[in-house]
Amino acid sequence: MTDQTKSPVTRPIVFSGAQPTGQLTIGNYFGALQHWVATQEANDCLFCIVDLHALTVRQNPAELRQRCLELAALYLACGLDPQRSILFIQSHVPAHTELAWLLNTFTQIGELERMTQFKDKAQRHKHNVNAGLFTYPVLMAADILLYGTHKVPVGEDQKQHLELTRDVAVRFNNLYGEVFQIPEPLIAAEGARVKDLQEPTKKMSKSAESELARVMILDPPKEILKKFKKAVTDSLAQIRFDEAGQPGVTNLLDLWCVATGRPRAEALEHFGHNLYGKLKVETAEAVIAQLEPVQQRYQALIDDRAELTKILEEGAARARARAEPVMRKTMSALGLPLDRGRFP
Ligand code: ATP
Ligand code: LTN
Repeated sequence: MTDQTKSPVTRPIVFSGAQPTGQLTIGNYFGALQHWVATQEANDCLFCIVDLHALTVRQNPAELRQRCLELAALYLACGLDPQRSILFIQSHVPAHTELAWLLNTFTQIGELERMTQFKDKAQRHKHNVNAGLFTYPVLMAADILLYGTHKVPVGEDQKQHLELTRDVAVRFNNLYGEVFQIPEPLIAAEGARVKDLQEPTKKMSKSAESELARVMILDPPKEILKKFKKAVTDSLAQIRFDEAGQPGVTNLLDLWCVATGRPRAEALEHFGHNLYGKLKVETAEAVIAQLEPVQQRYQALIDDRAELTKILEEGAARARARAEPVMRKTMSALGLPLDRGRFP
C-alpha cells in the first residue's frame, strides 16, 4: 500500500505552527515551511497560525487580524494544501488553551526558567515580561499533544521546547496511563538554523532590529540582492564551512546549498577560490529563484479574503473535532466532570 492510499487514521500525525508576528523570513521558509509542504505527502498534517502565542508580545489588534490572513495566504502560496492538510487559527480551537491550563500544573517553574527563548525574549522586552511569555512552551505543548502528534517539523531553535513537551507528556502518562502520544521533533539537517545576515552568530529572526539582517519571503528580488551583498562575512578570504571561525561565510554557503538543493561538497567545488562577491550574488540568485513562484501565488491569494476565511473556518471545524478525544481523555484522567454540555 502506498502512503497516499493509507487512510488518514493510519498515517503519522504531523503538527506545526508559526506566529503571525510579522512577515516570515527565509529562516522560517527553509527551516520550517518548505519541510511542512514535503511532509504533506505521507502524513496526516495540521498546520496552525499560533495567534495566542503572538500575544505574548504586545500586538496591534487590527494588524494581528490582518497578519493572520497574510500568514494563511503565505501557507497556501508555499504549497500547503487545505484538501490534504488542516490549516487553522489557534484561537479558533478553545481546547488549546484548556489543555494548556491543565499542562501548566504538570510543568515546573524551574523547567520554564531554563528555556533560552524565554531568556532571550525577556531580555528584549524588558518592560513586558508577562506570565504568558513564561508559560509559552506549555501552550506549545498543548498544541502538539492535543492531536496525538507523532512528528513536529521545526527549526533548530524549537528543539528545547519539544524536549519540554516530551517531558511533560511522559510525566503525565507515568501518573495517569497512556493519554498522550510522545512526539518526535523533525529537524532538517539543512536550513534548520538560518543565521542573521548582519550578526551571523544569531538566528535570523522576524523581529531583528536591522532590516538588513533578515530576508523576508516576500521581499522583492532587488531587496534580496541588496541584503545579500551587504551580508557580514570576514577578511579571511577563504571559502569553507566553519561555523565558529567563519559564521557569515558558512551561513551563505548553507543557504546556497538549501536553495539549490546541492550538497556541501559541491558548494566548495563551485565557489573554490573565488572572492566573497560571487558567493553573495549567487546565493541571492538561488534564494530569489526559490521564492519567485511563492511570491507570485501569494499576490493572487491575498486579495481573496472570502476564500481565505472559508479555508480557515473549515480548518478550525475539523481541528475542533480532532481535538476532542484527547481533551476528553485528559479530563477524564484528572477526574474532571465530563458532562459540561460540549461533551455529550
Ligand atoms: P519571532 O522572531 O517573532 O520570535 P520566529 O520566526 O522565531 O518568530 P515562528 O514564526 O513561530 O517564530 O517560527 C516558525 C518556524 O520557523 C519554527 O518552526 C521555527 O523553528 C522556524 N524558524 C524560525 N527562525 C528560523 C531560522 N532562523 N532558521 C530556521 N528555522 C527557523
Ligand atoms: N513556538 C513555535 C511556534 C509554535 C509551534 C507550536 C511549532 C507554537 N506552537 C507547535 C510547532 C508545534 C516557534 O516557532 N516560535
